[in-house]
Amino acid sequence: NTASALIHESEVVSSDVESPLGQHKVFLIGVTGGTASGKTSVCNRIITELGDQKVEILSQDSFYKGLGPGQDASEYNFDHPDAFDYDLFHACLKKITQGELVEIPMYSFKTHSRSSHVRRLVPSPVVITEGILVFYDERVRRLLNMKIFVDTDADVRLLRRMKRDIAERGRSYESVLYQYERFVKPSYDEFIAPTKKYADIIIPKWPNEVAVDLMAQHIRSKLHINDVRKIYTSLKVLPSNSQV
Ligand code: UZR
Ligand code: MG
Repeated sequence: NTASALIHESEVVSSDVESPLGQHKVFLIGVTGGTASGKTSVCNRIITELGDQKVEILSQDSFYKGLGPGQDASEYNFDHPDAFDYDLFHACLKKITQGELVEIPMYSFKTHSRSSHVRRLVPSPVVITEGILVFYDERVRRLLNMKIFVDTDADVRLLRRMKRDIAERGRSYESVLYQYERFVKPSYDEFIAPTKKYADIIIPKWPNEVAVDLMAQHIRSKLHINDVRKIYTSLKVLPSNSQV
């Protein structure tokens, strides 16, 4: 019958045409950089620029393993790759690229542990994952369609970190400095800075309107091609429809 013939034809056409996103159903963006480099702000600007386009953000913080029994938060290196559960991070991102619903752990900076609750995320066409060590794991890197490194100077980051941790995280000036010298800076130099080489885009300063334009244009072009393909698919169906 005509209806099933139509469906059949559109299926054949769409599987024949390669998706501009590859096998991915979701355009997955990675945003990384040192502490307080402006990662969250970059994500928010991308979202604003994309207007009506729905965008989900997934923070790598959700994948902190948390403190083990008897471990002291002030002596724990939260800036080391070992502090993150990369198996779970990779598994969740992989599901997201396939458009599947995922359960994201919820991490508390207060208790330095995972809560018993999870957050359910339904992937939108654009998903951004942000964090200090998003480019560290090769399996994760391979899932990213666009990699952005926010390369803000270390003195600017330390000042911002100081303000933020005192205002929002209830830390003292001394404890922020201690942690910065002991863990944050050495780990940046050893693990985070070397991942800059994997970036498609390095943002040398922030705010940066040119970078915002370029990123938004690229993302829109990928989504637009996807829409054109859908139109093409439905057009190919039209002739057989008109013969009815
Ligand atoms: P951003 N961090 C905490 O302060 N407490 C935690 O329980 C987990 C992480 C910090 C971590 C890192 N360092 O430098 C920072 N410490 O969160 C990364 N100490 O977050 O990229 O937003 O600065
Ligand atoms: Mg952050």
